[in-house]
Amino acid sequence: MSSLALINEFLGQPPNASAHGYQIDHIIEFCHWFMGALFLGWSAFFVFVLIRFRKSRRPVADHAGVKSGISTHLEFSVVLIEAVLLLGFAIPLWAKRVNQFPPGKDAILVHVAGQQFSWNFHLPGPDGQFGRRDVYLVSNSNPLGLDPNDPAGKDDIVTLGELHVPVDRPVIIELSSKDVIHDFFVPSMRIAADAIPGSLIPMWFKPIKTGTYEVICGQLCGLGHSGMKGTLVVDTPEDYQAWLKERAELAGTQAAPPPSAPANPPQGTVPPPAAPKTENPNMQPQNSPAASPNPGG
Ligand SMILES: [Cu+2]
Repeated sequence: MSSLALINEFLGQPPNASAHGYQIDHIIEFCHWFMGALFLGWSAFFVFVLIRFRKSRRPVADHAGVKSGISTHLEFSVVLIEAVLLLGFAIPLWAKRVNQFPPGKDAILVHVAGQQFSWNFHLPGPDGQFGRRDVYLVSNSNPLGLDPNDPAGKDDIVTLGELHVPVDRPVIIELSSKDVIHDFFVPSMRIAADAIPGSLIPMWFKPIKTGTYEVICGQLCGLGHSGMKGTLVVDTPEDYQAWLKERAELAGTQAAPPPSAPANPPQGTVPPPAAPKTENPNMQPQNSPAASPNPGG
């Protein structure tokens, strides 16, 4: 990283941990320096104008103004350059980012659902298939409304507030919201997208450094917005498998059969609740949205 890039750090940007993030950092860095140069240029011009057109030098205003057409040409050039930047570079690059997803078989698929004021993560489990979700089944113990009678959902993993992913593999997220518009923002991964009720928003990234990263909500979504945080843990492949196994066992014990259909008791044994394997000292129990999840709006 060149010392010029320190401007991002100076302005509070956390270090990048995703494959595409360096490109974003470069453009942000460029924009910061460019804006800095514009600021200096315009400030100098402002001071020049204050001195050049001071009252003592020209007590009577000149109503005719500038006669040459140079400012028109300049303004037209600025508009043209900006149009080329936007249509020729920005939009195509953005389209590439949001349209070209990594192949699904290489990627980790996760459903993320925001709610006031926490993040739910839903993984398909060992069978690779997401269980059916139904909004009418949503309850405090079943925050995503997983259908307990759907065999595909038996091994699904649902976590609140903390998601683990393996390093160096693309992660494809389908984002939604249970109540209002949120924004799934992982600054270290340089990704953010709005979570909109009724929509599934796809997004993806590829973590390249193990560690623990903050997930925040990027849209003012109610009174508890500032506390709407989560944790993204990027594991080594071994640690990730261990976490999956642990969560799958937990899911097996937690998925109580519904009162109406006590057919298949979930397989798996109760893991000792003591000493959960956590490489993440920052991990905190996320307070679950209790009976009244909607104090604000
Ligand atoms: Cu939010």
